[in-house]
Amino acid sequence: MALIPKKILEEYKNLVAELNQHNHHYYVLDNPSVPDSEYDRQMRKLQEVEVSHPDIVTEDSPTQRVGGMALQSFSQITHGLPMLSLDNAFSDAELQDFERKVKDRLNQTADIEYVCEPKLDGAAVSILYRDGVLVYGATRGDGNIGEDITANVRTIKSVPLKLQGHNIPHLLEVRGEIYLPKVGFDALNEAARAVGGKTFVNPRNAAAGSLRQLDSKVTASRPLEMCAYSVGQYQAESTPTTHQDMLQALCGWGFKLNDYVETVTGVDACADYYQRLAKRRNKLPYDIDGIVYKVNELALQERLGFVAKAPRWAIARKFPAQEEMTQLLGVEFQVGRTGAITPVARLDPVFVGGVTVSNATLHNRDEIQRLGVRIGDVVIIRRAGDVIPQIAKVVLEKRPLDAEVIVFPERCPVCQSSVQRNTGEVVARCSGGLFCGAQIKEAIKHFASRKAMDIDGLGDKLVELMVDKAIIFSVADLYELDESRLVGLERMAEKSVANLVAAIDVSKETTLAKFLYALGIREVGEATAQTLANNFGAIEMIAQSSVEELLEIDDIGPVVARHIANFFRNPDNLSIIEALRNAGVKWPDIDLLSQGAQPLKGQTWVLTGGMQVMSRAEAKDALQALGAKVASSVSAKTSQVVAGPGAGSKLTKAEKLGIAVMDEAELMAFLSAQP
Ligand code: I6G
Repeated sequence: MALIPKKILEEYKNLVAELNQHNHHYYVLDNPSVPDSEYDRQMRKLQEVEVSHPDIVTEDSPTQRVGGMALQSFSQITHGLPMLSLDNAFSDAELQDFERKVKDRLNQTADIEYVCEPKLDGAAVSILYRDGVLVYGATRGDGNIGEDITANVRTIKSVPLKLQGHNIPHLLEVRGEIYLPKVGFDALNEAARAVGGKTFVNPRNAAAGSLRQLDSKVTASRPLEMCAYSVGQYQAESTPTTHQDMLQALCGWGFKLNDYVETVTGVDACADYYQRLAKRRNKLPYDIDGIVYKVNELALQERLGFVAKAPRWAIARKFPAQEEMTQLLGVEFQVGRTGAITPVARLDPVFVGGVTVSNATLHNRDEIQRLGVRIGDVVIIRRAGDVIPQIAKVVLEKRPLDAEVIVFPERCPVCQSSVQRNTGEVVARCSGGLFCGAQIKEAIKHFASRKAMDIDGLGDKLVELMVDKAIIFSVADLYELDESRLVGLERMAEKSVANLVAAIDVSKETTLAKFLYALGIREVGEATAQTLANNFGAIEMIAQSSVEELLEIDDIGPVVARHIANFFRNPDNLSIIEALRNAGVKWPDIDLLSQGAQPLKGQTWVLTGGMQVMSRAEAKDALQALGAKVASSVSAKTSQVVAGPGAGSKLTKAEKLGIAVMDEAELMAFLSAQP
């Protein structure tokens, strides 16, 4: 071993300690202590020292987390103390039963203190530290023998490679859950879908799968986290007396704990904790499948002992399952407002995630292929939080002999027009446009919706009935309703008809933005409609704009610009707009006029570079109020560029094109000279 100068050794040790501290702040405390640039600088320095002095590298160096050589197989590790499982309670009554047994065994009537911990849905691990240094990480396995996943565990940044703080035990076996936060899970599955690869059913499988990689570089690429929840083998000078103190000690040694751990007294307080956490469940950034209640006093835990493979001093109160098995009874193809054809799975109803689910989206043709699902298959349905239920997996072992291949229709199931799929789009669409009954219905529902024309009392069911009974054929017909044909429709007495007609009348007074949104132009949501209204002021101005002119508006990209231009080139759409206006639909005409004088009307301005006095948004608002369009790119049509410090290619282009350029001071002077 080459002799390493003392000064370099010192510097190296300091760098390792500091970087480990930064990691702890970032990954365990969620509270970064230094900017990323400083972290990167120190990390580069550490790498330089390690390259120049390869013998210097210590096991706890943050460079040793990145994953090394792939293994051929995992070796086995026998747990020093068995890794137990937990008994479950599925109701408050079962929880009370647990408490009664605890009290009986302890011969105690006084209320008992419990630590309440969210039960994270991941993979259990055991990590052993000797004199503060990580020795191994192992899976639970069968509870007695697990797999040696040390190389993978070392890649997880919230797992300390070396314990920090005081009173480091001679031997410490930490137990906890390794899990994948929801965003990481979604990103992983998105990436798999993009390449037609296999997706994970849920974050738990993704975490377990990530941990069981023979190549630890794969594990290192997954955003896994570890949360400590108890201690197995333990040899130290002093021993805490409660579970809560033990958790505190783990926190001091550098482990991440769950933020919602709470100590309460009595079983009623446990039930209350359950209710509170159940409300938060969907908003948590990770999946939990229940709450674990543990008797807090370690002496009481010892007296209670174990039964079979579970402690008598702890119980898991489960939340309703988010996954269930059921059968796919059929597939229906729904046609949306823009003609998009969505396959919807009809399921044998099943209680999952707290509700009865009988439909699940199958998204598109690619998704059907990726899942390889057939009608009659037994499938796993997942409903996590408020997300639409999904088919997560097909249980191939249960496939019936007569399972039917799903055939994607070549013709629209509603109007029989051909189904088309544009290159580069995953969505297949009916080509029928407003000839298609389904598209008409969806267009009218959208037109009447709250954020659009806001027609009170015109619900989805009524729209469907009115179209089916040929009472209306387009949104314009709403304003020419034959009331006598409405009376007698389901739940439509005279009074309801009169209310509906009155609501339709009220809806005639609208705003340009709402009207544009109500038209249902593809990709034009509320925000884009508002942008169009603010920039153009009048519908004629939008209708006349070319794709290039639309592209000059901030926030309007090529796809949206093309949809807008196509919409206004379609004579059917123009005649519907005209019919609506003739029927009395109106908005404060040319909104820009109401904003005062418009000396910049017809001009396009571009803001580039930094601004010191005004914010860019303020400048944009001020210019729009004077009638200017504010675009994000410079073109021959640009009237004026405002360039601040750091202006780059836009300024160069403006100069090349001979476009007038002013700085912020000149802009301020110009604005203050306006009446
Ligand atoms: O599997 C488990 C998940 C979470 C646990 C557990 C836990 O505490 C939050 N605690 C114990 C004691 C055991 N399993 C055995």
